[in-house]
Amino acid sequence: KPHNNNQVPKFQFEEYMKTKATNVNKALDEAVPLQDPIKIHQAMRYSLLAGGKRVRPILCLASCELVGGDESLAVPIACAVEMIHTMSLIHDDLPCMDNDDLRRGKPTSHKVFGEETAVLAGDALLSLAFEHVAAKTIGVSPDRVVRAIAELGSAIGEGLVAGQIVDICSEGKEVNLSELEYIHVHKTAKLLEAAVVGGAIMGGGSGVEVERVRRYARYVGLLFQVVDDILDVTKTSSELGKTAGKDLASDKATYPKLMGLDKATAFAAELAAKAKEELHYFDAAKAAPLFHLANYIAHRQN
Ligand code: GRG
Repeated sequence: KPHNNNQVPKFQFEEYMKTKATNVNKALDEAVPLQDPIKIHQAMRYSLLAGGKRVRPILCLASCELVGGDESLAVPIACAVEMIHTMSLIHDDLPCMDNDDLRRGKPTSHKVFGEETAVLAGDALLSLAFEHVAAKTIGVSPDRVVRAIAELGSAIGEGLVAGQIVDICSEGKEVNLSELEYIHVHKTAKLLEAAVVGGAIMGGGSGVEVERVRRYARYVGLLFQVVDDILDVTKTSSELGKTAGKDLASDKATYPKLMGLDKATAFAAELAAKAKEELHYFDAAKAAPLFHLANYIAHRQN
């Protein structure tokens, strides 16, 4: 493979992220029009368009393009993943769960719209996610669409919900490293996996390609959470929002708490390296976005 910088155009990662986020935001805006009943659509739009990093949908589009698919094939499922992620945040913030006042720098859904509407906005986003993939995916064979939908479903029931219930049940108890990993893999990594695998399925990836990106996604998903835990410790209190400050004060188990900051940092580096290793199977130029996304997740500051 050529190592000459003149032959291999440098990958413009920031530009890539901006373009992809813009495409995702436009598609999300169109997916949830402000229609009757206004209140529920206002609440859905409030949280969905509140300006998250869009890491999951971007991973999804990148994975689709890695296997040779056009971005448009994966836009509906990329939006669905962000809808599911957003609804999990709305429900996670509710008084009966984490009882948070702020999310993405803005008052949480139940603070603005009331608890009843926040619960319903979450439910509506969850069902819209599936409707959207089924109704809006164009140019992909039905068997692929069904396979991708199955990935989404399992990321929720066997992922987010399973992780959340184990997390809730472990409150006030000592959590060991394997229990912490279970919680993180289910609450965070499973949906990232569905995003990446769903993108590859919609893009026409072969069985081998889909399983390669699945392995990449598993490493990146855990990496995402280990880095989250590290940022909890390393960010100064002035940089932290009210919510994160609360987490720091609580005795919530984190990787730095259980293994120490140095080992947690080394573990994060190992996960990033393993994720990138999975990409060696693919053409380096085509894999550049997912390669840089792994680095971005490893080195992100928020
Ligand atoms: C899914 C049916 C269903 C119910 C929800 C509440 C719940 C069950 C699960 C909790 C899931 C949860 C809150 C996981 C944490 C995920 C996480 C790492 C969030 C932060 O993600 P970022 O950094 O946030 O990508 P932005 O705001 O950038 O999108």
